[in-house]
Amino acid sequence: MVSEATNTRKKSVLWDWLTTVDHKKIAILYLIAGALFFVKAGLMAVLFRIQLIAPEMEFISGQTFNELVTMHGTIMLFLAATPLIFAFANFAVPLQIGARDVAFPFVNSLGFWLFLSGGILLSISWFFGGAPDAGWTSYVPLASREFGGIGIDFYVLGLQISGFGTLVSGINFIVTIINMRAPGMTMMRLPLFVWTMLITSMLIVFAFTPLAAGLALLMLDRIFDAQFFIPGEGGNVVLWQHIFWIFGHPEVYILVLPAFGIISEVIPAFSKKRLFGYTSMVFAVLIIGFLSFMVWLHHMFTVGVGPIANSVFAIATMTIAVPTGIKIFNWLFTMWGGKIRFTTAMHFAASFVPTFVLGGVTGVMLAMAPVTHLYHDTYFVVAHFHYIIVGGIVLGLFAGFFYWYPKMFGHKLNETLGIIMFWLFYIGFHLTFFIQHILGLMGMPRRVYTFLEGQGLDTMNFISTIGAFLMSAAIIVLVVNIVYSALNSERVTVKDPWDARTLEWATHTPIPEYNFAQTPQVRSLDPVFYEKIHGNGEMKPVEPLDEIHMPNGSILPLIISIGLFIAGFGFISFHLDLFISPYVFIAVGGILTFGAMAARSLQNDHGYHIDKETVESMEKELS
Ligand code: HEM
Ligand SMILES: [Cu+2]
Repeated sequence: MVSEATNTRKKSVLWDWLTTVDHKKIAILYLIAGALFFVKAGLMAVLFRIQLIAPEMEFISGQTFNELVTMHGTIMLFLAATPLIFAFANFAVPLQIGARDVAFPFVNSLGFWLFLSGGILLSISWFFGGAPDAGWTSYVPLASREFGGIGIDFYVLGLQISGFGTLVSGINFIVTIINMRAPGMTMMRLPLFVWTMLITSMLIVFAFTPLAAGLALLMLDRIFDAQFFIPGEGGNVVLWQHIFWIFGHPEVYILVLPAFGIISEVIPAFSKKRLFGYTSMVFAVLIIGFLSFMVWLHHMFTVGVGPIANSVFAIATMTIAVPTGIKIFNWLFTMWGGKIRFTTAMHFAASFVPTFVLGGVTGVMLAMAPVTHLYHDTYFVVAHFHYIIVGGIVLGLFAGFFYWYPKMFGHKLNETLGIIMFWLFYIGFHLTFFIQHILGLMGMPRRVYTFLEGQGLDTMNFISTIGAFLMSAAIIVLVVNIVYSALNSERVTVKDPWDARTLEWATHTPIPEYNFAQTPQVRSLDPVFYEKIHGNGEMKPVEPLDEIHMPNGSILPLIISIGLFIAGFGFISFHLDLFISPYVFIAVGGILTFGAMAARSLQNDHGYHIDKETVESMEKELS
């Protein structure tokens, strides 16, 4: 099929990373970028928690507070949690299904660079008149040209570009999972993490498209004086809320389903038991994915859409508790009677369960439409969603980090430091957020930058901020751990350092660029574990050892992304008063983007081959 394969030249390290289309390297790029944004948004939270440590503090101004809260939420969701999930998905999904790469390696790298350039566009808003300040939801009219600062233009275009990257990556995962599975890897043998990534990717397709439409309309309002959302001129602000939450609610599940997936990999691996109720887990994920689109109105109960709509959406919301409950019990039953190893990954996975339950319980409370008038826009809501987001997603990400780290980097992380980090984070998390439930019930509103003395809010706010310090300390311990382990840990040379169950543990460590020299035959759920019991411990190949066809790297995804960055900046600069006309930016950006796209279309790139002898010698060296 492939006639004129080219051989790759020796490349410099930098060039290699800028042009890579290898899913394992893209995973590491996502991991680094996502981690940096995570730290940045975390520091922002610490700053505004210092502002709230005592009544009537004057540590930062109200305006800065609004900017920090908005950037904190926006970055955490779009530029930290999403890419961190993509890091693990990029790393694990192709390996877990026995593939050599994703379906569209070029698009995969495009997805990463679009995410990064959108994220950087959002971040430079601080230097051009201020960051977005209308909350991560950018409700209009707060986000209109009249009331919102220039930062919101950066929000609109930054999210548009990075959202496009998320969208193409989602499509890529769907095609990969449907099309690239090794023989025998039927849908009902997919590891749960792969299932959750499949459903998540579908949610991305159906949720990020309305977001793109909404952002486009908001851009027209803000930059070209349209009036979709301007009530005085015939527009409708509630329309924005509908569009936003039709995206925004599924977004939470886009993040939490993969966390469910990670937990469903880690708990069986460290309980020495098959995942309890695999089939019910799969259907629970499907049902949650479907229902996540039917409940967006629970974010708008106080808007006044009427009792019938409120009731329907309240009931639909509470229904999600059923499949979620099934999952919780399946995790508990998996641990029940298992031979549990309390590794750091297992600490995070097991502690996920109770925190997530608590977030679920307050979610059902918030779903009661009449009662929500009490909680709406109070710290109770902040507490609720951080139990989901931090107590769910972030704990899941940490579990995945400690679990897959040896496969990604060739050595384990230090377990003692890992457990110290776990306890610091877990205690800090509860100190910060548990108490916010009570603050909320006492009436402390969300998104206010200070509070008065003598209202009974002082002590609890103080404790909450101390908790944030403890979480920061945990992150410092993690960084220490990474450095310490890189210097001191023994290299992992075995394929399966955890005695785990799924296919990624059937590859060598470090993983050769082609993943599997020979595509494996899958004979069961948990294929690696199955071969340990029923076979000789090695996966059986379905093909003879032969030359392997691989895709070439390309600089074009980076150029396309830089082009969109420049054009996006051009649209924003209509309101910036720069020396250079916006049209210059738009033209230059457009030429770069469309030029690179044209180059890609005209290019005749067949990839390259790794010949049989090279594969043989690499395999020998690694085993
Ligand atoms: C270091 C730990 C964290 C702390 C101390 C923290 C603290 C806070 C606080 C106090 C608020 C509410 C501010 C207000 O309404 O006045 C907030 C908002 C928010 N946080 Fe966090 N947070 C943390 C981690 C995270 C993580 C990991 C995520 C997501 C992955 C996240 C997502 C959000 C979102 C979406 C908002 C809403 C922003 C808005 O209303 O515009 N947070 N955070
Ligand atoms: Cu929701």
